[in-house]
Amino acid sequence: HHLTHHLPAALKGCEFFIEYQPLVRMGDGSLEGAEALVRWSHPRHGVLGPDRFIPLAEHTGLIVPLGQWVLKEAVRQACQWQVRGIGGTRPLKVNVNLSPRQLHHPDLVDDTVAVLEESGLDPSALCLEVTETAMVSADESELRPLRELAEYGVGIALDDFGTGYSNLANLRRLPASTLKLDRSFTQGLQRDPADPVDLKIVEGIVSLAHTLQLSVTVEGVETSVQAEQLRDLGCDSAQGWYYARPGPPERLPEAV
Ligand code: G
Ligand code: G
Ligand code: MN
Ligand code: NA
Repeated sequence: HHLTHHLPAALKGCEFFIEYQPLVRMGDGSLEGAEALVRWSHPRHGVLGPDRFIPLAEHTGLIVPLGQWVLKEAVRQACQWQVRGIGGTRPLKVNVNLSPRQLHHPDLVDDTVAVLEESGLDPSALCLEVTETAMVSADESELRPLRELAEYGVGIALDDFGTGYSNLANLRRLPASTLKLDRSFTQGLQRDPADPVDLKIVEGIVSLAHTLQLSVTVEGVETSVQAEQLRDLGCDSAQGWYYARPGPPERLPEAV
């Protein structure tokens, strides 16, 4: 693939940038933080989304330095927000996605701790998102780095939850603090009245998550009807176009 060959030069040439999508607390509608979403400003093809190049970077291993850059940049941004007092008394969090290849890299813990210490950001202001599929297929030795980061204070989110095949009883052995409910569930609540079975399924997942002391973030909220239903079902926070689309970091303060 021709894009693959240009990835290293693109990283060197600073062609990547990050957009941030707000995370909103459902209880009071306040801004909790934002998810960092990487884009490639390609000189000929324009702005490319992560679906176009993350799999390629994952395949070649460039995801490790690229992911390191995203982490550093997102942490720097979170410090900026805190300095400016955005988010009020509760410091804003930043969520960063981790690919399986990064999860398996021997330097993950050391590199992450180094970035945090260098920046001075409190570890609890960082949340690493790992897909349910990646986390569930990880064995104990592969989970250890995430456990160490969790003990250091970093949040760990199970991303795209509900699309993988978790043995639900297995959830308790995962070092996660948040469950991100995949947007396919949110879409199931689109109809008015919502499908009662869809409602029950989400209710069950939220209840299980809370029993395991996981907070629940819902993805893909596009309408006020969905937002209201998901809040009533006990979801803790939300993300989606109803609140804001991903955008440049300057736009975050006015997002909510
Ligand atoms: O909103 P968007 O189309 O940008 O996101 C598409 C997918 O790309 C999401 O599933 C997200 O997890 C992934 N993604 C976005 N940014 C990053 C990143 O920095 N690293 C990794 N590994 N995945 C990312
Ligand atoms: O990590 P993750 O796969 O969740 O990345 C978020 C992806 O979901 C990005 O591609 C982002 O643009 C997309 N997204 C964010 N909010 C919404 C939404 O409300 N509706 C839809 N359809 N997609 C969304
Ligand atoms: Mn994500
Ligand atoms: Na997701």
